[in-house]
Amino acid sequence: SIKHLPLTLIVAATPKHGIGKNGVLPWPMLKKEMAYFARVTKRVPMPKDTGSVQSDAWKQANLEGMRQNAVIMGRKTWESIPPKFRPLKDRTNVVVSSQDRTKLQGVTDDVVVARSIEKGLEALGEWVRVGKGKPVGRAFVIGGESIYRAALEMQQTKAVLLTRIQKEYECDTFFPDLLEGPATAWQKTSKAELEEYVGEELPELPLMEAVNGEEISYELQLLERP
Ligand code: FOL
Repeated sequence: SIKHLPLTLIVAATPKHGIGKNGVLPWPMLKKEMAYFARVTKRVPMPKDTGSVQSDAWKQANLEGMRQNAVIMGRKTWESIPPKFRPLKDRTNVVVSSQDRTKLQGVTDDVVVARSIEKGLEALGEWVRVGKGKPVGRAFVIGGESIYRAALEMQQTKAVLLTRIQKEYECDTFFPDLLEGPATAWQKTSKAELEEYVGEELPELPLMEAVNGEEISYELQLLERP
């Protein structure tokens, strides 16, 4: 059931785990990195081919755009997305807020609003059940700090798609520390496993992007826990 849907965190962070500054991303716009975020959060995975009729039917449903991934975010992350890109297209947007939906900026009737991630998943299930939304493919948690923290405490959070920005920027919002150190259960996978997970081939790492004549490099990683 949807309540137990695996959750994937997707995040870009500096070496000190900074993720935000003054309500937006701390670094200048990294076009290709943002394009990676958009592609990966939109792509609905195809199940392994078992040669079964059921699998073929599933595949067909996918090709017809029957499924759509969900992006789950906190209210501040919702507000940080430029209005022209909000709700994030081709994804079911779920906004977590203690405020009533009428008080949230730019929330259209195709956006699910809930008071917690768990309630968001329940509301998403209901949304699909009553035919307002497409069946859910993957569910991504896209931030910010408090939502990442809550998601990391959930058993169903098994994967983190982490972009390690190699340069430090001043930040006032951080990704929880839990990922590193000898005691952590989180393990970086191989590049092949990352490619399998995101469904695309990736160039050799680190990636580089020129912004205002400055080269910013970053590494794409997949972390998993048992
Ligand atoms: N994860 C990664 N890897 N990179 C990020 O930049 C990132 N950002 C957030 C969460 N996880 C991330 C939250 N912040 C948009 C803006 C801010 C944002 C997330 C998304 C946004 O406007 N996205 C559009 C693409 C816009 C464009 O093409 O310029 C989208 O359709 O996804």
